[in-house]
Amino acid sequence: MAMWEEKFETMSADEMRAFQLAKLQETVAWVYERVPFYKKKLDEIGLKPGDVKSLDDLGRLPFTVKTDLRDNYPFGLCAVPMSEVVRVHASSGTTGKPITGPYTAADREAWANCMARTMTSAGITKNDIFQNAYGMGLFTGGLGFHQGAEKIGCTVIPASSGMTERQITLMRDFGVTAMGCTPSYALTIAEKARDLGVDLRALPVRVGVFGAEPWTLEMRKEIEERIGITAREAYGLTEMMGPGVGFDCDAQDGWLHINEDHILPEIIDPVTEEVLPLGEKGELVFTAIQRRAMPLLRYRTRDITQLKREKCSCGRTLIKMKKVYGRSDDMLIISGVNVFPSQIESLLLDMPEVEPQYVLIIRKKGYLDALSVDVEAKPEVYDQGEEKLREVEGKIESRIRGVIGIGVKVRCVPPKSIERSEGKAKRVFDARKL
Ligand code: DLL
Repeated sequence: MAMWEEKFETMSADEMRAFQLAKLQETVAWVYERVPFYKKKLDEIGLKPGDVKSLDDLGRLPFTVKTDLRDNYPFGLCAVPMSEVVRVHASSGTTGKPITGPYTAADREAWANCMARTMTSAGITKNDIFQNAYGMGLFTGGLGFHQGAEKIGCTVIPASSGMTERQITLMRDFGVTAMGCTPSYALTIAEKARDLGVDLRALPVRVGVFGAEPWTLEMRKEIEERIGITAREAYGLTEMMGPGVGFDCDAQDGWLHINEDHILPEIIDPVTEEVLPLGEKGELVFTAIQRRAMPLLRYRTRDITQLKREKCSCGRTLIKMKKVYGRSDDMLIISGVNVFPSQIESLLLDMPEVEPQYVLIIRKKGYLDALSVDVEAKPEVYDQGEEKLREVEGKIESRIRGVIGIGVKVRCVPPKSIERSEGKAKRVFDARKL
């Protein structure tokens, strides 16, 4: 099984811990001396960089949260002068100012290597023709994958997202063998190809690396079948580098390796902020130990997952995180039951009568929250008329009640009536906020 940086990807636990400690110590000293925000935070708790003596001291460091980034927008947390910054990415987020991600030349190089690890793990080599349909620009997806693919030596097609018909023409005419985009855009591409009468399964494309939004294993299967590829996964966030933080491997078991020689993970209880033992589910917290432009200490991602350490069948020793099924911000509380949109996605994708195109709408119903689900009926089902649609709706409602334990209103909507995604799909609409 091919690896990009085998030394780090298969390091023994002892070696890795020693390496991480050295990098953590360097990083704490780096930000203490250069970032007034961290100097103040560390002074407040009386912690000097020299006090970090073991990895257990990580838990003594202060957290960094999203609002700290907004309060110090754009470059207040930067640890180097702008003359050392070679690039800035940003994520728009849903509200307020964007989150910025500055890189030194060394940061950018490290990121390219993390991306090369991700893509090599998916079996991509210099012999591949890689179509990059992640958005190019401030979003880290486009240039992140671009650099990784160039590092490996692939033939890169920097298509960016959008202009879906052209994506299909490129795939066919250029003999594309590997692709990358968000999972929801992969579905959009597959659907467009079908409409155009192009059978993607008959093309040379054999693997895709998808990420940037939650997607279930059922969605992965759907994408694999529709495009005729193996669907692999990338995870990451602008605040840490972008994609390249986590990636899956040949085990394809719904767990992703974390590049823990660059990014130290912890899981905390989001309410008490206590560090949870390995294996427990909670909020993922990251410390960047090799970045120099803007290394963040104990950054609260709001992504909910769990960690495990095992010698993976792929040969890597890198710690694993479970596939992220949702952010704490996306969790819905319906009649007192915690629900992630992905749980509903799993059930919908099991239903042969509907397309994997849906939106969830939350409304206020008296004092309670009510959830309704709009899902597209397959054309042949829609054509059977009202009675059939009511039957399918009833079937889905009782499935959701049976499995998740909540009552929802399901509506089968006409084919193609839900907006298609070219990047991160928006699937939850909160009408309580209108
Ligand atoms: O989405 C980086 C990225 C680009 C990852 C391309 C993978 C592929 P942001 O725009 O800053 O960065 O959004 C980060 O997206 O905290 C997660 O909530 C979510 N996310 C990213 N990858 C996954 C994934 C990029 N594989 C936020 N599964 C993160 C679930 C993901 N959620």
